[in-house]
Amino acid sequence: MRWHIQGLGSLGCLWAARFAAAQQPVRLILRNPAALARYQKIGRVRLSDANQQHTQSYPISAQLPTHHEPISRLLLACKAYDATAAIAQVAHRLNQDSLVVLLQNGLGSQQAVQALIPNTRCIVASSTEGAYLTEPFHSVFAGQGEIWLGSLERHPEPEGLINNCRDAQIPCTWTATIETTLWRKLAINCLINPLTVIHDCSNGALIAHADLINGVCTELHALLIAAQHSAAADDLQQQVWQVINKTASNSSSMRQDVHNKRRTEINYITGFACAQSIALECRTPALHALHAQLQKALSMRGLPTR
Ligand code: NAD
Ligand code: KPL
Repeated sequence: MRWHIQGLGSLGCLWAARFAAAQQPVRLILRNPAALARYQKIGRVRLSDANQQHTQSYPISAQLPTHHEPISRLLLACKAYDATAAIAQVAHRLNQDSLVVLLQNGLGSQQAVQALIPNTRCIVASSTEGAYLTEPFHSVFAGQGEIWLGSLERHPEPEGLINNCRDAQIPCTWTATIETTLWRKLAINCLINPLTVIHDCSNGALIAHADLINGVCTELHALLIAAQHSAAADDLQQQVWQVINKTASNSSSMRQDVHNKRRTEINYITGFACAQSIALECRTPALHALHAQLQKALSMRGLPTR
């Protein structure tokens, strides 16, 4: 089965390289002629290990979204805020037998993408793998992790998908409760990411803000229950502190985006949680205050606030 990969940043290149290494057919989709020309000048995706001691090159074919080839399996590996525009570019190439794997962080973009392509099955992913680009189309696999795949519409596991990924050394596991996984990660990201931006600190330094974290955590706990994801609420506070301790020396992804002067995924993290709290009439004043403080911190750095 041929994979098309749209979004050739850190994770898109990581997945593309692994499919190519396993000799599975793969095509890259670059967003416009200029991006395609930039790729064709280099002509390959590169993948290095964490120490950058070993680098492999994969000369993978690339094409434009307007290409005529039908898409049976698509990995959409762009940021959450680019997802709907990206899928709109290839929607005409998808059909009812296509599968689209959505690799975006947070929540909200997945539902928006599915609404744009109602006749195509979307699989959502929650990934804890870490990768970054050293230069265009050169990804460094910085952290082993796991990838949970599931269906927001509770469809059964698509035949062959997990084996296909595992054959390419992509550590995927199917879960019937992906929404719980995504909501729990969302709650953890709502607590850690904004504060690391506001205080410009590592995850571990958040211990100095324990009271605030525990207060917002209580609100998120109530929100998860209101959203009927009580399994995601179980032991939330303990989970949050476990993640903070385990990733103490890390810079959160949002803080990294800010340091790199890149737009953040705020709208799909605290933005989504605040919108849900309003829709579900579940009061979360401390969460709203944290979101507003984050917006202020982004605005002061000249970055979009949504
Ligand atoms: P990235 O910014 O490195 O790459 C995204 C790529 O998508 C960019 O190259 C961009 O040009 C491209 N793109 C945007 N719109 C496009 C379009 N219309 N057509 C084609 N390409 C388009 O992002 P990333 O780090 O690979 O992350 C992807 C998602 O995975 C994000 O939501 C991120 O939060 C999440 N995530 C990343 C990591 C990580 O370690 N990098 C880990 C877990 C989750
Ligand atoms: O997922 C993360 C992120 O940085 O986005 C956490 C868990 C906060 C680890 O840094």
